[in-house]
Amino acid sequence: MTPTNALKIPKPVNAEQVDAESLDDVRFIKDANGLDYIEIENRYATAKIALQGGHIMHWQPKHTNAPVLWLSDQSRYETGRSIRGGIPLCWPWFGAHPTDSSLCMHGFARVTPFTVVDVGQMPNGYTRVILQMGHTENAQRQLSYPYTLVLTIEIGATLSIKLATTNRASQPFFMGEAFHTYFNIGDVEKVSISGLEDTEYADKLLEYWRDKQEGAIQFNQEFDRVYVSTNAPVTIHDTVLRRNITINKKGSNTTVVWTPWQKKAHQMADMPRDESWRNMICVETANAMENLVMINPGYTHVLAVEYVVTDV
Ligand code: TA6
Repeated sequence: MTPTNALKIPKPVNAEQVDAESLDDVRFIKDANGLDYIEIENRYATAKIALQGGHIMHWQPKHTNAPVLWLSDQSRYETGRSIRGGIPLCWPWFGAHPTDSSLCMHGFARVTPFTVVDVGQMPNGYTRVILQMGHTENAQRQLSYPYTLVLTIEIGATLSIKLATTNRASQPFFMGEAFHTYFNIGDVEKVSISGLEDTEYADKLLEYWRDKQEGAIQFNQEFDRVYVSTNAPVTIHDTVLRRNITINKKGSNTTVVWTPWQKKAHQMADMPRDESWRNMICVETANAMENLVMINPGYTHVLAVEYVVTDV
């Protein structure tokens, strides 16, 4: 693990303490369930973030004709429940907990409140939001280890996200993680994904059977593969919405690709009952399976991704 300086984290502020007037592109709102959100509009894009889970729900650059992130119309917006769609965080494990099946899938970060550390306009006109995950009883019960988790989001014509984990303990910290991103597409049978050719994967639908990806990925049934030991950029080619979405990453050696297809989608309470499962594909920037991350005491690991949309 190359040494990195531990992040100097400024004291978290609450949304109310940020002078919203000084940021005419940023609004802090609370819904009827008492959940907090940040809505952003700048000259490049619109976005929306739920403070619970540091969950980016919406991002649409102004140059493209549809949101880039898919959001289920059956999603629940409740304390302690993950939003179906957008970019759920998987942390500090990916998938099932390695030893305790009673703990929730994909870890607890996605249902834990984050506080606003800073919101501001960058010199290039993008909006930068810095959030820090709080320490709740639920989180403490699942992970008593001392850590700091900071999410930095830069919103503009591209979307950049960094998840920084700092080990505050005196012994190494092992973890899994992911940006479990739901991309909005025209039709899952009319997209292809390039960048994972010849990459080894574990197929979750075949009891993690290992094989190598042959050619670009296309879909005609449920698909759930964990591509390992790859730091390659990946592109979603959408012939219906006539755009490519490129996913550039750093600090990630795993890419997960998932579509539930109709049967699985209709079995999930917060997925639509109609055919709109066709309008999503998950391409997840992760560290999982043999790519778990070890962080030495006092060090910081950063999972970083950038989404670039090109209209074709
Ligand atoms: O990343 C793919 C996956 O692990 C699938 O196996 C499916 O479980 C999906 O995540 C959704 O998980 P969730 O816990 O968000 O319903």
